[in-house]
Amino acid sequence: MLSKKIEKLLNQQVKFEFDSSQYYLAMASWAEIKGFNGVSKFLYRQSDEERMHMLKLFRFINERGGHAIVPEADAPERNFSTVNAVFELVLKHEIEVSTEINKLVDACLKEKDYTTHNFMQWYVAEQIEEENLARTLLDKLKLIGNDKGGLYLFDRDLASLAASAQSEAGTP
Ligand code: OFO
Repeated sequence: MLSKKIEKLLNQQVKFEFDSSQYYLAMASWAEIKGFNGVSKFLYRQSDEERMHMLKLFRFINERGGHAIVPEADAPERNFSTVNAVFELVLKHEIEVSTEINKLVDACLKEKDYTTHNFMQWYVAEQIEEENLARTLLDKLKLIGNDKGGLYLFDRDLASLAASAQSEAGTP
C-alpha cells in the first residue's frame, strides 16, 4: 500500500512525464513544419515514449492501492528558434526530470517504501540514457554549427534512429 506522500509524489511524476510528452510533441510539430522530417520523427517517437513512461507510473499507482490522476495539460511553447535550441531544451528538460526522479527515490527511502524504490530504478536508468542521448545529439549539432549540409545529414541520421527505435520496440 502506498503512503499518501508517495502517492502524491508518484502522481506528480505522472504529470512530469505527461508534460515531457506534450513538450516533445510541440517540438515535433515545429520540426515537421520547418522541413526537418528526421528531427520530427525522432521527437514524435520521444513523445510516445514519454507517454509510455506516464502510463507505467499510472498503472503502478493503482496496482499499489493508490489513485492515479489524469493530469491537467499546460500548453507547451509552440515556436522554437533552431534545431540546436530544441535539443538544448530537451537536455535541460531531461536534467530537470532526473532531479525530480531523484527526489522521489530519496522520499521512498525515507518512507521505507522499498517496492516503489525498486520500481523507480527503471526510471533512474532511463534518465541516464535520455540525458546521454540528448548530450550526444547536442555535441553533434555544435560540431555542425552553421553548415547546412551537416544539418541535412543530422536530420537524415535522426530519421534512421527513430526508425530503428521503432522496429526494436516492435511498433508500426
Ligand atoms: Fe520519461 O524519460 Fe525523460 O523525461
